[in-house]
Order: sequence, then structure tokens, then C-alpha cells
Amino acid sequence: MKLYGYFRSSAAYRVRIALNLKGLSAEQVPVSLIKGEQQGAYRELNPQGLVPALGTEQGLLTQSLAIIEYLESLHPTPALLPGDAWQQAQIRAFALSLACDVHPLNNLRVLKYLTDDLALNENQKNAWYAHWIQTGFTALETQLAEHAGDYCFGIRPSLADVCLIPQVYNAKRFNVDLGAFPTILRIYEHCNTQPAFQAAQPEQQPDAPQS
Ligand SMILES: N[C@@H](CCC(=O)N[C@@H](CS)C(=O)NCC(=O)O)C(=O)O
Repeated sequence: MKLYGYFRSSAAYRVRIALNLKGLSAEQVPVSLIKGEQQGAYRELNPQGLVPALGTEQGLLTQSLAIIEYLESLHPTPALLPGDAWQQAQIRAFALSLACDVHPLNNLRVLKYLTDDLALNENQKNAWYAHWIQTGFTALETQLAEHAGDYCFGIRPSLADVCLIPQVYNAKRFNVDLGAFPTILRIYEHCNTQPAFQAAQPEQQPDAPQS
């Protein structure tokens, strides 16, 4: 398998965590978003011009959650959607809140549109970014009170953590005030003590700048 990604891409980060939790490996193929490579030859492979994408023997699979559910079907243990139908749906709903309601509003191309086309300045762009993080996280923090343990849903990592950790990483990079979200931060800290999450961190990726 080949994973087309970028070290700072939250969506690629999700897939890296999922691969690591399942003990799977994929050859990483960096697509530099900062250099605009997603608009170049890569687009012939993936017309969406987004990362991640998973190269498989059957072809290319796009969309991080589709990729993760595909991996889950092929390698059911350890489960990222554990439990009965109700529990699985709850985990999926949590993950989708991040992947569908928060992340797309703060994606690189959206932020670039705000600054390059709508002429927002850096402060306005950052206010937009923080607003959508705080709106999304406020709801998730409330929901976590019902089911959080070390992880979003109890004592084992799930698709919820796979989506949450990259989003928190990104929010920190944009200096968003996360003081109102102690449970989210606690889970973030805990996950980052775990090897599968550590190995997926942006700084650990082959295309990350060497310090
Ligand atoms: N819904 C997609 C989102 C993919 C996505 O937005 N990827 C970002 C990086 S996190 C990207 O490739 N952005 C390129 C751009 O905005 O030009 C998924 O979950 O895979």
C-alpha cells in the first residue's frame, strides 16, 4: 500500500494513526501542500487534489474516513469501531463531527480563499479558524463527559480519537485557546503517550523538516 499524504495534513494524520493502531504499514508518498503539489501531477491520480489517498492493488482510494473503514473491514482487530451497532454509530457520529463539520471549514484551500480571494488579513483568518474549532470543540467537550475514559470512548482508542488528535494538533499550531476543553486536552495528552499516536505525529514523518 502507498499512502499519499503530507506531514501536516490532519486527514493524512488520521490514516497514519489508524495504520499504526492496526500494526499495518504503507509506503509514504509525500505530496507537498505548501509547494502546491496537490494541484500538479498528483491531480491526475486524484482529481480532488486532496490528501490522503491510499494506493492499493485495486486502485486509489480517497477520503480518510473511507480509507480507515476500508482498513477496518480488511483488518477488524483491533477495532476502531468497537461495540454494538449503537456504540459504533456514536463513535462514527463523533468522528464525523470533526471530519465533516469542523475540518472542512479550516482546510488549507478554504483559508487560502479567505486571504487570497476575499482579502481577509491574518488576524481575520485566525479568528475564522478559532471560531470553528471552538464551536465544534464546545459540543464535543460536552458529549465527552458522557463517555470519555483515557480515550474518547472509554479505555480503548477508536475512530473518535483518530479524528480528534490531529484536529487538536492543528488547533494548537494555530494557537487557538483550548482552555475551555480540559477533557479534550486530557485525551490528547494521553494519546500522545501511546506509540501508535506518537509515530503518526507530523514531526516524525519523512517529509517533515529536519530540525
Ligand atoms: N474529507 C477529506 C479531506 C481531505 C483534505 O481536506 N485534505 C487536506 C489536507 S488535511 C488537503 O489536501 N488540502 C489541500 C488543499 O487545501 O489545497 C478527507 O477526510 O480525506
